[in-house]
Amino acid sequence: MQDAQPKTIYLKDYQVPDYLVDSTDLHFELEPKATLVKSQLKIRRNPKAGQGLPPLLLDGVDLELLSIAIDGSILPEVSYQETLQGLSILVDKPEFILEIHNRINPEDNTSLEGLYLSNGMYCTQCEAEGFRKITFYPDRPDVMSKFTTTIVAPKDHPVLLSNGNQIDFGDCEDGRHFATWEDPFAKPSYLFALVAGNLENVEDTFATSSGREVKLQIFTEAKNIGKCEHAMRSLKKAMSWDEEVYGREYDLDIFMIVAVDHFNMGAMENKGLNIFNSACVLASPETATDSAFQRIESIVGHEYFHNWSGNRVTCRDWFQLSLKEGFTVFRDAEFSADMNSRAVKRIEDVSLLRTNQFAEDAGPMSHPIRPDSYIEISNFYTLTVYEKGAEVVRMLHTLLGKEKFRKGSDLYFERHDGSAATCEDFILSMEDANQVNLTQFRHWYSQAGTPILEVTDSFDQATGRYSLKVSQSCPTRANQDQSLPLHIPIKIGLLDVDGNDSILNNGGDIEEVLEVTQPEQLFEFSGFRKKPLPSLLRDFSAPVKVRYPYTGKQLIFLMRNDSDTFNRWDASQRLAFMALTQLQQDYRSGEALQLQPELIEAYRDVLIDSTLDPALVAEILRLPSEQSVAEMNDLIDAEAIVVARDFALKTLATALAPELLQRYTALDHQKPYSPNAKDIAERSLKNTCLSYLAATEKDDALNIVQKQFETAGNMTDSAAALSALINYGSAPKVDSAIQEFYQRWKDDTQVVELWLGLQSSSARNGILANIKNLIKHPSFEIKNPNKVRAVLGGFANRNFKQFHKEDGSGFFFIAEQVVMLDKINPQIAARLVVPITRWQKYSDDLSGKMREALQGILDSGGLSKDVFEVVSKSIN
Ligand code: 7MF
Ligand code: ZN
Repeated sequence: MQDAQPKTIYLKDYQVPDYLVDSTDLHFELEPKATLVKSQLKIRRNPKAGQGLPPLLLDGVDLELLSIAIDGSILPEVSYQETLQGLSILVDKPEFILEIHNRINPEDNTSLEGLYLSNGMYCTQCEAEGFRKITFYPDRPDVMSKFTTTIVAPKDHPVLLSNGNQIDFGDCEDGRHFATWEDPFAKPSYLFALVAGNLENVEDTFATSSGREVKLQIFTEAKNIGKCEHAMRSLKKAMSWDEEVYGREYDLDIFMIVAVDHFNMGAMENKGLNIFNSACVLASPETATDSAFQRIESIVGHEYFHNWSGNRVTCRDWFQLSLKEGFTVFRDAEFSADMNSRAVKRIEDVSLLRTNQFAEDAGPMSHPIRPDSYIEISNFYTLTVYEKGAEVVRMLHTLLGKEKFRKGSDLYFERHDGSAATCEDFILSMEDANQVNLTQFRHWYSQAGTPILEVTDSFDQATGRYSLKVSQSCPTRANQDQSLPLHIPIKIGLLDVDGNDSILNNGGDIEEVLEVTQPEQLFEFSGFRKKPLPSLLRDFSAPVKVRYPYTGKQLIFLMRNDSDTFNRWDASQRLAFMALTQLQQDYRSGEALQLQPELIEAYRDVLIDSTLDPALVAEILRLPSEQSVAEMNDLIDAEAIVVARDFALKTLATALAPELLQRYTALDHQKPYSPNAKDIAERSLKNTCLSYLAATEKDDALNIVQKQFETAGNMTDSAAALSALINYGSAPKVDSAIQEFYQRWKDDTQVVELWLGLQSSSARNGILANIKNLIKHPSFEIKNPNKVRAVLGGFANRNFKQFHKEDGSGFFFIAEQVVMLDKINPQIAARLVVPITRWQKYSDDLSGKMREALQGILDSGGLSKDVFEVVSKSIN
C-alpha cells in the first residue's frame, strides 16, 4: 500500500548499478503459506560505477527476512538495515557471496505479482518489479545474471519448471521431490519464472535452420490438454517466421509454455518458460471464437519474438520499455499480417490505436513512448508504449525500406546481444547500418500527443502542376512546453478521374512516401491534365490525424476505387464520422434525423460486392464505435453519440435488409469449422450481417438469430447469435438463451468468460442491475482478472451507452469496485479506473459525475501506488 507520498522516478536520474550479480542460485521449498527461499548471489562491485564501496541496496517487498550471510558468515544486525524499499547492507570487499534466506506467502498473494497460487498451481510473474516479492535482489533490468533454480515440492505437484535446461531431479528423503534448472543465458530478474503443479503437457519438436532440434512443450491442467494444438501450431509458425524474416534462431534446447487461469496480463516472455493467461493460449473449435484463435496466434508470436527483442537484448531501465515492446508488437503484427489478411490486420490495429491510444494520448496520463517519469511502472504498460511504439518502429521500416531495416536490426542484435540497451541504441543501429540521419526522427520518442496534419491542395491547369501543402502541429501537454516538428512519412497516391493511380514521378511510381519534416511543407507533382484526388496516409504510414476537406462524394469515390485497401476502409470511416457528426448536431438542435441516400447506396455497393474480401466488407460495414466517435470529438456529448449511432445503425439495417439477408444466407453454409483466414473472413461478414439484421428488431430477423443460436456448430457463430439476442431479443428469449448457454458451458472457463463479457456489454437499459447480480454469480471471482475484465471491464470499456448514464450510476459503481479491488489487485484496479479519468472531455453533467467518482476514490484513502498515480494525475 501507499507510502506517505509516493515517489516519482525520473529517467534523467538513471545511474548504473553499484553492484553486479554474476550468478544467482535460488532454492525454493514450496508451501502455500510459507515458502522458503534461499538465494546465493555472487556479487561484484561494478567497475563502471565509481570508487569506494557504497552500501548494497536490494529491493524487497512483503518478504520475511530469516538470515543474511556473506562468504559463509552470518551478518550481525549492525551490518544491515531493512528499509521501505528492501535491504541496505554494509559492504567491505569488492567481491563476495551473499546468502539470504527469506519466507513468502504465495497463497495470500492476490496481487498476482511475484510467486502466487492459481488453482493450486504455483507460478510467477516478475515483470516489471515482481521479483522483489520473491527475494531481496537488485530488481532492475540492467543487472543480468546466470540463474540456477532448485524447486522442492510435495509430489502432488509433479511438474517443477524454471528457466533453461533441467540439470537434475530426484526424490528428497522426506517424501518430497525436487528439480534443478539452469539457464545458460544471463538475464535480468524480471525474466525469471517458476511453475509447480499437477500439469499435463503436449509435446512437439522444431528443427532450427542450423539443424538443432528444439523440444516444444505446452503445459496445462489435464482438462485443457485438448486445447493446446492451435498454440503449438502457432509457435512453430512463429519460429520459422523469425528465422526467415529476421534471421533469428531459437537458442535453447527446450521451449515451454504454461497456461495459467489467474494472470494480470496476456502473457510473459520468461526465458525458455513463457507463462500465458489461459485465455491467450487455450482454444478448441467448439469453445473458441475466431478472434480467440487469432489472438492466440499473435500472442504466441509476440512472446516468442521477445526471445530476441527483449531477452537476448533487454532494456537498460523501464523507461526503455518501448524498446522491447514497440519492436515486438511491430514484429507480431507483421507475423499476423503474413499469416492472415494483411489489410484486415492493419485495420484492426489502427482502429485500436485511434480509439484507445489517441484517447490516452489526449488524456491526463498522456506520455511519450519513452516516458520521462513514473510513480508506478505497471501503469506504463500502455497502448502508447506498445501500439504507438510499434507505429514508430513501423515508420522506421517505411522510411528505410525492408532491406535497410533488416540491416539495422541485424546490427542492433549483434551489437547488444547479451546486454541491456536503450531506445537510443536501437536508433543508432538503424543509422550506423545505413548511413542515415535520424536526429529529427528521435523526437517521436520524447514527445507525447497525436500530431495533426492539415493538408490542402491546389492545381494549376495551365502548367499541369498539382501541389500538396502539409502543415504539422502537435497538442502540447502540461509538462512539455513546446512541440517540435516531427519526421513523418506520408505514403500517398493520386487518383485520376477514373479512379486509377497516377504516375507520380519520373521513376514511374504510383505511390510515394513524402517525408514531412518542416512545420509547413509543399510537395509538387507535374504532368496532370485534371486535378487528381489525393489518397493520403496510405496503410496508415504514421500515427497521426490527417485533415483534408474531402467531400462525401470524394470519400465514396475513394471507397470504390482506392488501390490501397486500408484507405478504402479509411474513406468509409471518414464518411461514417461525417454522417454521425451531422446526426449529433441535428439531434442537439431538435431536428429530424436522416441519413443521406448516397451514404446508404455506398454501403449497399460494398455489401453486394462479391469481389471484395468478405472480412474487409465486414470492416467497412461496421460503424465506428461510440468510443471512437467520442475520441474524434473535442467535447463528448455521450447521449448524442449514442442516439446518432443507433439511428444510423437502424436506418442502414432497415434499408439494406434484403441485401443483408441475401449475403447472410449465402454465407451460412454449414462447413466444418476451421480457423483459416478465408473461413474467418466469411464468418466475420456473415455475423456482421446477422447483427445488422437483429438491429431491425423485426420478428423474422430475430428468428434467424434464434435459429443460429440453436444450431451453431462453432463458438464464433454461437457467440455472435447470443450477442445479437442479448442486445435486441425479447426479454424472455434473452433470459432463456443466457441460461441455456451457461448450462451447456459452465465447466469451460474460457467460454464462461465470454458469456460474462457478452452480458455486461449489453446496451439494454437496466443492465447495471444485471451486472450487480453477475458479480454475485458463482462463476464470478473477484480474484480472477479475466472475470473482472469480462464483467467490470466489459461494462466500463465496451458498454458506452449504459456506462455513460446521465445519473452517473455507472461511474459510481466502477469507483466503488476500484476501491474494493485495490486491496486485492492494484494493477487490475488501476486499469479499471481509466474509463472515468477522461472527465475533461465530457460535457458538464457527466464530467462532474466522473470527477465526483474520482474524488470518492481518492478520499477512501490507503490507495496503492498504482491507483493513486492514475487518480491523482487525472483529478488535478
Ligand atoms: C501482445 O509484453 C501484445 C501485448 C508484459 C505484459 C505481454 O509480453 C508482454 C509482457 C502487458 C500488456 C500487453 C502485453 C503484455 C503485457 C501484450 C501481449 C501480447 N512483457 Br502489461
Ligand atoms: Zn511484450
